[in-house]
Amino acid sequence: MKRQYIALTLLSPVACGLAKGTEATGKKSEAGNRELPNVIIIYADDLGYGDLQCYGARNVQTPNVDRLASEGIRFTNAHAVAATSTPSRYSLLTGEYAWRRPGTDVAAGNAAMIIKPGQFTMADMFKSAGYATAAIGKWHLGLGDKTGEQDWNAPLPAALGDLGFDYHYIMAATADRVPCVFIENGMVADYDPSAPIEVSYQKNFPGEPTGKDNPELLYNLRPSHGHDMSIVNGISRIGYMKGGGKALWKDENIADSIVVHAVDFIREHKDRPFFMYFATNDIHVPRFPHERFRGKNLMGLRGDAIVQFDWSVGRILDALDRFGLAENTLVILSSDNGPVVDDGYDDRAEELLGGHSPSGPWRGNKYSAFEGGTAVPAIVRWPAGIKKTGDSDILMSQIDWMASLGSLIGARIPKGSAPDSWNRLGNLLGTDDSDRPWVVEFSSNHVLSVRTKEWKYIEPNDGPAMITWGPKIETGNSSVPQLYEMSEVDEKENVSSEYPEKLFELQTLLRKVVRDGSQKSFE
Ligand code: NG6
Ligand code: CA
Repeated sequence: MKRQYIALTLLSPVACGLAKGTEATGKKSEAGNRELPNVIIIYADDLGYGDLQCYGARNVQTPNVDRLASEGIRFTNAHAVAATSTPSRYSLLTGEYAWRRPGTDVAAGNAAMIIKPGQFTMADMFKSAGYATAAIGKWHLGLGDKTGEQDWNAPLPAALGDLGFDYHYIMAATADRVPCVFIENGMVADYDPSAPIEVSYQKNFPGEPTGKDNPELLYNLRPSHGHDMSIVNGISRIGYMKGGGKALWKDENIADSIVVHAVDFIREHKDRPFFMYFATNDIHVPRFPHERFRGKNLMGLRGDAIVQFDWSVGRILDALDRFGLAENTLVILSSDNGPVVDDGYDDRAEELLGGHSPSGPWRGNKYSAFEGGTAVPAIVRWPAGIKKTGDSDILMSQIDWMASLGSLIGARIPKGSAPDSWNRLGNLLGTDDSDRPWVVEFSSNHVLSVRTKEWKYIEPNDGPAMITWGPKIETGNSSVPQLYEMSEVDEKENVSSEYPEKLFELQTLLRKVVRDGSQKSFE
């Protein structure tokens, strides 16, 4: 047991072959005489378990994602690490649980870099194995070296180049947070010298309109809660900014912009192995997709954003086909956390659901300690490497993707790096159908849960039962320990008093993971 889970730096059979035969780029695997696969992670934002047709959605069409699923493995019990973006992304890209690190909560747009340049990231790992690496789309893990002190008019002193990404074209945080500009290789893209950029999360700049004081300027979207500070493109945001001029994004073009850069990256690197972290803005708020995606589903803007996400996936898949790369590219599609309906803009998402369940069968949504917070779609396609396609209900966590992909490419992970990530490559490729013995989940108010295939324990805490600031979401908080039998997916009946031994076992396990680290707990 232990060996299997601490095998961070051990190589899989495929990778062993690769390691021997991979001195130069253009690398071949000795084992299968197969070139190292390209790897693309398509990471959606707030896309729920139930939001895709191939996961049961009926009010919206997602043919491209469905195609990906039909050609690969569709996982039905996969988990993001946290119920919000920043901690999930931190964990995915470092292989360390965000809850071990203070300062990994939902980041402001002017946060300093949360992953430190000295940390070994997933991008470093790919780079060390000879891959070209890129991050495109939503970042939300801070930029520069000092919070609030970035000069957005000059190269940033620290950016993704310091984290192993050869190329980046990103949004600093989220579309609802300033600065509303793309950053390309550490500098504002399409910088407009006639409109210097200033950003503050403390106070407005004199004379600049806000959503709060100038609602008449909100010609695209109005807030339903919060989001009433600076106005960009007729939509008010979180935080204040001034300037930007031609560099300011138009929300309706964000998907096009990131897709163009992603396809360019694929084209430019079609002759050598590449790793692309493609993190969409969809379907996070403000949901303001391009006109051509409007009105093609029954759910209004939230559904349109899903359609736009699906289109983006289609463009990536088409590019792989066009350049002859589909066969040997491993594509993983997932989401950073569970879904939310009203997350702060009046986009009628709630009224127009029409019976659609964004979180599928799971209780709770984004932010929540219930399963809906972290149960996400997860699809893996790699025609050259996955022999058995179909569905898999193995219990899986995104925390393991770093070590698993490292094993795939024969990368060595420095001792102490990616400390929580286990090599479970066989799960991703469908050759090992054993469940992860447990998965730790992290809610927005820092409540930890531990989930096994059969059980779920949520630690007690004093937080409110419902999110307090707007979205109508059950937090999963309770002042008493909660234990659920997961054969009943609805987490309704707390059976902690019926199964005190199981409760104790999971409490002990969680305590050990927190205190001793997740590898040690298996010794
Ligand atoms: C919340 C925002 C919400 C969203 C979330 C982060 C308000 C009222 N709500 O604070 O709109 O931005 O943070 O979402 O400001 S995440 O998916 O990036 O984690
Ligand atoms: Ca998110």
